[in-house]
Amino acid sequence: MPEIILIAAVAANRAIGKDNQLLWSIPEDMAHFKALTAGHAVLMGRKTWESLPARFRPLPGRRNIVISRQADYSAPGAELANSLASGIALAESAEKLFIIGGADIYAQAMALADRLEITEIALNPEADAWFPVIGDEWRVSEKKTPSASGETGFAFVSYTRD
Ligand code: FOL
Repeated sequence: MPEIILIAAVAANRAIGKDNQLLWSIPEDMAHFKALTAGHAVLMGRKTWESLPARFRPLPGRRNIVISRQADYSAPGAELANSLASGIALAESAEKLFIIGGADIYAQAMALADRLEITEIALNPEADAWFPVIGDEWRVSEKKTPSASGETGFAFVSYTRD
């Protein structure tokens, strides 16, 4: 089984998105997302797939797996699965599987994750999609605050559990 890693950018109020879009544009965070996921499998819900910019769909250099209950859903360049469990099963031979959202998928996948890679964003925006509460079984294993954290303060925080 692959190592299962949830990756997300999460505001102080746990907001992750609104109207099927991210709430900020932080190039350093996108570069971080790209560097961590490069060469690995990424799994996402159908709405996150549809939210990707057309030129980055499928996310290049990664195996893209999309979850949809629609039997006739089409996601060119991605592999389809009809549940989180079958999506994870598709990635059986992968070394690392990054779960990249959105809210519904994070909520289901939290219980299965080995690691969380969270970019904490120092904002409290209006939102309609939220990251789940990170329970106290999770420990911060690493925290990096890039010096070029810029106008929007952010930090890269890794969580693990036993
Ligand atoms: N995790 C983190 N840390 N930040 C995010 O913004 C994020 N976003 C998603 C999932 N996990 C995340 C879902 N949304 C792209 C766009 C939206 C998106 C995920 C990825 C995207 O276009 N990625 C391109 C890079 C684009 C660029 O360089 O500007 C890629 O190749 O990864």
